[in-house]
Amino acid sequence: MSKADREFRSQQGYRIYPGSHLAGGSDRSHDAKNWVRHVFAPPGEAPDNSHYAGFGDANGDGRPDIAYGAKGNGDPLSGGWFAWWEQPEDAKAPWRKHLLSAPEIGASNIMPADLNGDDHLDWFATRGHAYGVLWFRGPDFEMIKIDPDFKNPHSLDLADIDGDGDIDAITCSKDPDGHAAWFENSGSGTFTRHDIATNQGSYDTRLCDMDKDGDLDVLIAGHTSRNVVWFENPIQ
Ligand SMILES: [Ca+2]
Ligand SMILES: [Ca+2]
Ligand SMILES: [Ca+2]
Ligand SMILES: [Ca+2]
Repeated sequence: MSKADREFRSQQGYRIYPGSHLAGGSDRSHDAKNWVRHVFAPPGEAPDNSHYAGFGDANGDGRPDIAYGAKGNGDPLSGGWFAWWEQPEDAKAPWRKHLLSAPEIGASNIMPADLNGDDHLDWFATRGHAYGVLWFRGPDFEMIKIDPDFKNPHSLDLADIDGDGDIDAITCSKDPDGHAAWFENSGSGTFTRHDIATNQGSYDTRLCDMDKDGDLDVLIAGHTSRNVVWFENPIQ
């Protein structure tokens, strides 16, 4: 540790420097036991194996809200939902649940973006344990199907993949003989599917500029295809 680093840490009141003027004070950031648990979805509001969270201001009040997909309870004929929870003025108070769609067998991913450029936030969603890629158009969140037959799209990332200024999406099936595909946004929320790979099964993907050429590539953890790969975006 450098002298400058020691001095910086001392100014932050780290306990390992008892001579600092803040030592023994209120800095408890290293005490994980002091994290406070807040339950924004009370018991009964979030059954059925909720999966991945989306975080964005769904109602435009300046406070970020949270959405989840839940895949269901294993009964092929019931369960599952997409929903978002509205953040109140006091984030520690109960949040209000808004059901987007149910039953939603296999629902897993839901992420926020303005997909049609109308300044209202929308939700892009997938059913990672069943079939289907879809979006909910704000502000009333009407469901719009994109690709109802896409099997087990278990990952989801949103970004401007082709660099034309609108938000696109990418997903990968969790099946070993599945597809990785990106969905090109026309700018108005109409999407065209482009397959990147076959026989590629993954639980998770990341968009990142792997080769530093200025475009977003996709990194895929091949959970079921037993590989770890990245696909280079051809736009650069
Ligand atoms: Ca909000
Ligand atoms: Ca919108
Ligand atoms: Ca785009
Ligand atoms: Ca790149």
